[in-house]
This record gives sequence, structure tokens and C-alpha cells, in this order.
Amino acid sequence: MATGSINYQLSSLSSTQQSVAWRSPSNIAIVKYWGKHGIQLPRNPSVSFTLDAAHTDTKVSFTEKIEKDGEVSIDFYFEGAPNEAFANKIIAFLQSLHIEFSFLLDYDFKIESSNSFPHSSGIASSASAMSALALCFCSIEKILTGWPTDASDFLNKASHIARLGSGSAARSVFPEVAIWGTHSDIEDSTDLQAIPFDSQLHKSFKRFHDDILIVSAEEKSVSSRAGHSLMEVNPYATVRYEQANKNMMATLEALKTGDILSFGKILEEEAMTLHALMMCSDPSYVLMKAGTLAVVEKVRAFREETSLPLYFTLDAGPNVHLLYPDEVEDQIWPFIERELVPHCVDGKVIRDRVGSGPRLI
Ligand code: 2P0
Repeated sequence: MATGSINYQLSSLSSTQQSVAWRSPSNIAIVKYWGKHGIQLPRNPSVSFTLDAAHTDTKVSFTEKIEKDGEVSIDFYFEGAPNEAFANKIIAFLQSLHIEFSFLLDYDFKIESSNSFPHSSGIASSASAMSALALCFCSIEKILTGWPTDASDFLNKASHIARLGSGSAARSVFPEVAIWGTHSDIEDSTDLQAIPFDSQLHKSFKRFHDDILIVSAEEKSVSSRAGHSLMEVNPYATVRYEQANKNMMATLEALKTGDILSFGKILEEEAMTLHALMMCSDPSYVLMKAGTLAVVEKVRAFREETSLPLYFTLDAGPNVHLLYPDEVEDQIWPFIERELVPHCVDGKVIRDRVGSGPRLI
């Protein structure tokens, strides 16, 4: 299913066009990637839901350079305005890709990017931004060289390139559920790129909800990059990587069989472990806010009282992702709106769902 729909999109690329644009979603990890080594290689495998509403639109226009100066040349616009800080990061990233994309030094590129969610909302944008950028450059390669002809080659390369930009971005390339990182019991799994879970997802998880509560929109005190590197000296790292490997298999089994109870248990265990690892890093740090804990406690009490399948997870930040099946939306959303949204900054919540992956726009 996944590769079929992208295949159709690929065939709409023409060798005469001079721009390409992709909409690529964010993703939320069920089993978390936390700890990396080498060139963006994960210390443990991870699995995520691809989202839908939280996405980045990126358009890349290109014209052949008159004078080839051996440099990557880009103009970068974020939300319609030039943005030098982002431009410098992207230039450094593209500079590192000249082996993957032989055409990079021969063109002037104009990149225009915008997010569906406010930049200041505290939602990580690196997964959607880097996957959209990777898909655009893979499309330009296809336009200029005709390669790849095969949709899965295209997606594999896009995921690989996205990973080099930001680890979690490797997973945003695939619809619904993506797996990234080598696991001895998962066929084709690799540290180099994500792979799709494809048609194995049980119908109970299709269109699963993820309401993202914006508990704080402040910039994080410790970046994910710094957080990953602190794992290199975290005394609990080895045990954590074992736990992630174990949770991978249990999560995939739950996703296949529709076992929402086991899924929810692992989802919350992973969120709490991630933040516990931050708290016992050296130096220790805390990214949860008072509102985060208040929401966590209310979700647990609600579940205890109603037995309804509402579960939380956290990214590397204070905002809470609330996951639940579509069938119980009518019973769960009124509770979220009444009890949990008051903990959000200006009542901000992004109502998202499991999505069908990136698309050409
Ligand atoms: C994840 N996170 O699996 C984990 C869980 C946040 C918590 O991947 O340094 O922005 O760009 O590879 O992908 C956030 O880290 O880090 C992240 P880089 P990234 O989604």
C-alpha cells in the first residue's frame, strides 16, 4: 500500500520541472530512540506512529549555476521570510551530502519551508522538516537523473538522507508505522534507515488519535542533540538499550494483534524511562513541567475510573501526547477538553492522528 501510493506520485515528476514540493509529517515514537553514535546511528531500535496534522511543507526550486564554484548555494525562507540561522544549518547538512547527491554543487537552490504548527509551539519540527527536505532532494535527483525508478529505492534513500539530518526524521518517510534500528528478530531492520511496517497494522490502530497538549512553548533547556550525547555516560544506558529491544518486539506484536492494553503499558513505560534517563544524566536535567505531571496523573486516574483506553507519551520535552482509538473519541475528548486542556498554554492542543505519510504537493 505504502509504496504503491508513492509510486504514483513519483511518476508525476517530469524531467523538465525546476521545482518540487513535499508535505511531510512529524512522528511520535512508541519505543524511543535515545542515545546515538557514529554518524547518526541509533543505540537502540525505535518504532513510531507517523502523524498527519503536524507537518512541514517544503518547496525546493533549482537553476543550473553559470559558474561552478564548488560550494553549496541555497537561499532559505522559513514561513515566507529569509532565515540565516536555518540556512547555515541546511548548508552544512547539504555540504555533507555531496557524495549522496552528485548534482548538489551544480545548482542554485531556493528552499521555502513552513510548518502547520507554530514554530514556538514547543513541537519538535526536525522530523517533519528533515524528512520533507530529504524527499525534495531525492525528487530532484529523480528529475535530473531518472533514478530511482522504483518507489521503494526512492523511499529507502529518502529515509537514509532524512536520518543524516535528524535521526527521528528517518521514520517520517513511511505511512502509519515505521521501524528504525537493527533488531535481530526484525527482518530488514537496519540502523541506516527506517523501514515500513506496511500492512501489518491491526485495524484498531488505524487512525489512532494523538492529541498533543502544548503544556509549555518555551525553548528546551537541553537540546535532543545534547541529550543523546549524555546517554554515552549514563550509568543505566546498557539496561535501557536492553529494555528498548524487548519493548520493540512486544510493541510490534501488540500493533499486529490489536492489543491496545499492552501497547498502552509500553507507551507509558517508554515515556517515563526517557525522562528518568534525563533526570539521572550527569548533569541531571528535567524537561517535564508541573503541567506535564498534572496531566499524567489525571490520565491515570481517568483510566482507573473508566477503564477507557487513554494513554500518554512524551517526546524530549514537556508536551503530552494523548493516544486513544478512534472508536472511543466521543467518550474521551470531552474529558480531555474539560480536564486537560486547561493545563495548556492558551488552551493550545494539536489534534492529530496516525497518518498516511508524506505526499508531493
Ligand atoms: C524519538 N526523540 O525516538 C526520540 C524520543 C525525542 C524523544 O529522536 O540529534 O531530533 O536530530 O538525531 O531525532 C529527538 O531527537 O535527534 C528524538 P537528532 P532527534 O523520537
